[in-house]
Amino acid sequence: MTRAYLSLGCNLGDCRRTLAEAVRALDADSRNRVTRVSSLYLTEPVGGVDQPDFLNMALELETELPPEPLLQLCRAIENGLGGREGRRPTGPRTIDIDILLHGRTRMSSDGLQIPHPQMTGRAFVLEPLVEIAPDVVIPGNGKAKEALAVLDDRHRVERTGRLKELEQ
Ligand code: PH2
Ligand code: MG
Ligand code: MG
Repeated sequence: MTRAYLSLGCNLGDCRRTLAEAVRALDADSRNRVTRVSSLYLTEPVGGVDQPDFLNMALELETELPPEPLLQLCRAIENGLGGREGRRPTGPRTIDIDILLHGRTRMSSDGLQIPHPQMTGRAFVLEPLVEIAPDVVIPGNGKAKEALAVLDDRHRVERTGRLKELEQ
């Protein structure tokens, strides 16, 4: 079993519902168990065109899946929740699921880099991650809370409750 951390984002449609469904779908796979879920954060878009604020969150996963199969699962869940078609890398989307960390893995292949190459520069990624795992080590970069302490990203990030759908 490996402990992995994912970042989720949405800024089109019913984002609370879509994020809740994404979390449920990740946990529903028999090779995964979602062990921690951050609060939701309303965040100013980074890059791209004029677009709505995002809802972002992070989660912790105990997984039997190696990085590539986990990425394929994330893509399949994204597709099932509104698709990735026609979207630009920094444009609006119904759901984006990014692998931040996968144990102590450091890798770079065609479609996948771990740790996520932009994670240490983005408050919308680090704030939710530090909420659930302040001491997790970002290989090559120290602890998550240390990366947040030296972060220079002025984009607005505002905590806005939790996914009620997951409680009970
Ligand atoms: N995702 C992006 C680009 N910009 N900005 C915010 N606030 N949240 C995101 O999830 C996000 C972004 C590309 O994946
Ligand atoms: Mg992304
Ligand atoms: Mg992505």
